[in-house]
Amino acid sequence: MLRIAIQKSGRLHDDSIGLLKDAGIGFSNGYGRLRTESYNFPVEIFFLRDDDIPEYVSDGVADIGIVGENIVLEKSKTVDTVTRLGFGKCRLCIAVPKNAEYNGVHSLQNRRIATSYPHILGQYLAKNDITATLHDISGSVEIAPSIGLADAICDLVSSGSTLLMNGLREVETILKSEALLIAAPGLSAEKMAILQQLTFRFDALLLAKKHKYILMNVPNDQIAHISGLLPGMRSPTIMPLAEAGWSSLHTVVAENEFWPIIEQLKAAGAEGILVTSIEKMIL
Ligand code: PRT
Ligand code: ZN
Repeated sequence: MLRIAIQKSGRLHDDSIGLLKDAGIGFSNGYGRLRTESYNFPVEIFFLRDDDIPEYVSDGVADIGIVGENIVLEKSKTVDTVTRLGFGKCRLCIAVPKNAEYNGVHSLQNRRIATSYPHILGQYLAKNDITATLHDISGSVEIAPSIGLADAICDLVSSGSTLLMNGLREVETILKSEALLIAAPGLSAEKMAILQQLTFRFDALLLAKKHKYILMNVPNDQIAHISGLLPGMRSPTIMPLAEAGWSSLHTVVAENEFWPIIEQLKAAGAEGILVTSIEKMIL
């Protein structure tokens, strides 16, 4: 049995539950439950505050966990990163009041900075030879400058609207973060085997998210040329259409590779191009 810690409620909760369910792990997550066992896969799920997850994993109370990289680095516990999960994306930034003078990180010298990330910020300032007074506060960091507590803040940003609403502007990015799958070092062989099964499924889901399945009708005399334009998995599948002289071409491309070649595909005579999502992908 592998014990996995995920966030009880909050920004990572739904995606963590979604990932497990998409990986075929069935469990009931009734409201208010703090732990639950899967009925079809050897895992037990603990629902915890995200801040506690690195410690639970490093102490071996949970074997693995899903938590933001920002929390893993801030807590600085001994855990292994197994996979980057691609959700919960945000950045840890330094922001100052929008009209404040700022000419680079040295502008923070001897300033007061409010943050919930004193460890990561302290390391960043030390690396840049900056001495500043850190105010460690656990929430609503963005109001610290307007109430006179600090000259700058260091906090997570995703859309940037909270900064904007509080009259702040982003001046430095310290960390780009996303949810990580972490594991306790030194798992038993039995637990490692379950973890490998789990990461195999996660990898299939993550890879699928980054790719698209594309289908198009192509004139037969253009098949070789169009196939050459496509960066696909192996080689495209070609099937004859009912109409003579035409074929249907199917392939898989990385999402970011599709738009740059669309004009070339059309110029080569491709028609009826369909792009669909892939649910799971195993190479
Ligand atoms: O109760 P618990 O302690 O478990 O949850 P929490 O309230 O501490 O954390 P939660 O649920 O807010 O965030 C969980 C994780 O989501 C974080 O540790 C990050 O890894 C990730 N994440 C992604 C974010 C954001 N985006 C984010 N935007 N965490 C927080 N924010 C906050 C930020 O602190 C700021 O107040 O959102 C505000 C800014 O958002 P924008 O969109 O206005 O820029
Ligand atoms: Zn938290």
